[in-house]
Amino acid sequence: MFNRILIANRGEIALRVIRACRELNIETVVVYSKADAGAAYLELADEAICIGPGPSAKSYLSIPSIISAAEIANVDAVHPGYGFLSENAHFAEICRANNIEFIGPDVETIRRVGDKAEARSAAVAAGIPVVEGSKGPVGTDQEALEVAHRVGYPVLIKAVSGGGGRGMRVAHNDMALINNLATARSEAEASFGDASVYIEKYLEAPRHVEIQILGDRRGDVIHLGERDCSVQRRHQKLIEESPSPAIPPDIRKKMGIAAVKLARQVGYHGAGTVEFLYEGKRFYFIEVNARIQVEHPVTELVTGIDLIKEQLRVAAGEPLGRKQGQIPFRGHAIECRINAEDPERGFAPSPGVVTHWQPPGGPGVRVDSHLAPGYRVPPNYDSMVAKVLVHADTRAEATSRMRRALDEMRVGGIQTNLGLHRRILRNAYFERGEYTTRFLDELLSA
Ligand code: MV4
Repeated sequence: MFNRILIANRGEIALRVIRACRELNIETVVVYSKADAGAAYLELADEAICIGPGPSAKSYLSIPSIISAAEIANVDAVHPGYGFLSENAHFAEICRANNIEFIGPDVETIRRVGDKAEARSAAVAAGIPVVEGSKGPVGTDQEALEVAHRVGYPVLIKAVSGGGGRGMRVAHNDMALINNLATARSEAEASFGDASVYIEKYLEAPRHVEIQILGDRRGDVIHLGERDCSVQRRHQKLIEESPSPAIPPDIRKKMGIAAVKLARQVGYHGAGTVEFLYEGKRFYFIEVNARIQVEHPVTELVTGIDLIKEQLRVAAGEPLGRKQGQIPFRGHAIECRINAEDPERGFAPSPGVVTHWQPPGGPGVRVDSHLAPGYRVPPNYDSMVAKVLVHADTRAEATSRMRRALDEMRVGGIQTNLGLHRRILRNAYFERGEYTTRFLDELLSA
């Protein structure tokens, strides 16, 4: 096992990794930007190193700054968390070139699944259903038109180097397709430095369901069930739950098997997620996320498995301790992401000083947060400040418990989306588990 690792991230996930390391007797070195200086969670690491000013490009995204910190701190490995450099193959390559283990899959695997057209081909090769669409990136306008005519409108243009919904464009006819293709290409070039795009049939009201996978360096892969992440606004997930209220047992089983097959196909090790869309009783592969995700605790609650500890173990070369049949799935878990956002200003980020912090507690409640009274939410980063999770025997008990937890919670000094969560948890469709990716937009426009 590692003796000492560097955490190349901030906020709640940095704290989450510190906690796992403490329990495994691994020393932690956490990096921070000037905007995060003085944050209470930094005190819980063995060492904290300032890597630059507030803007991410000069701190949490600066490979030279992070590698220098890792060299100075003399660590065995780097945990990238989520976001920032977590899926950056170049960063993983530099870590390993400097004899520092990158806690994640191989450089080649990160690259392969980071190319969304490549990941789609790997899924096809593994015999996993994908949404109808182009075979690889589309070259000419003519080729795009041919794909659209074959699969039928509407179609969705996606960036090969995109993901998470960024840089997607829907087209309903030939003219829109030609126009949107040009816009999508220039947006993709500007955002990802890669103008290539591919095309899929656009599913209009699917559910977004993802499978958690875990693989070791010997090639063993298991899955830890699914999370339903259909409650999203502008591709930001707001609520995740497991099991999905929409997936029948036979589909769940097939989806899990498909995810493991794909992971084996690409030689995946570490923790990862295989994303699917589910519509009309069928599921379709869309992409692989080569990182630990924000919503991983949902899976931890239903399986009792600490995914961060598992990531550390397999990265250090230990085999998976369990076979697929030995993974327990117990009860129901829900996560609400609490963001520093102003509901009066269209949920715009609302940074500032937290004057009052009263997290919920009691049976079956977990809060993952780096907040403390006096903490200043910086304007530079993602607005998520806390994750409230509940676990109970049934979905009905879990939703009731979440309503209770949200009602107990107080965050003073900043605006948050707590009110929106309280509203969703009392919505009749949500209560019945009847929602698709359109749910939140429909709720907010009503
Ligand atoms: C789609 C789709 C419909 N059809 N692909 C969004 C995140 C990224 N990982 C993939 N996403 C989607 N891909 C096809 N072919 C719908 C989504 C999607 C979505 C779209 C619009 C509004 C909210 C959404 C939430 C989840 C997924």
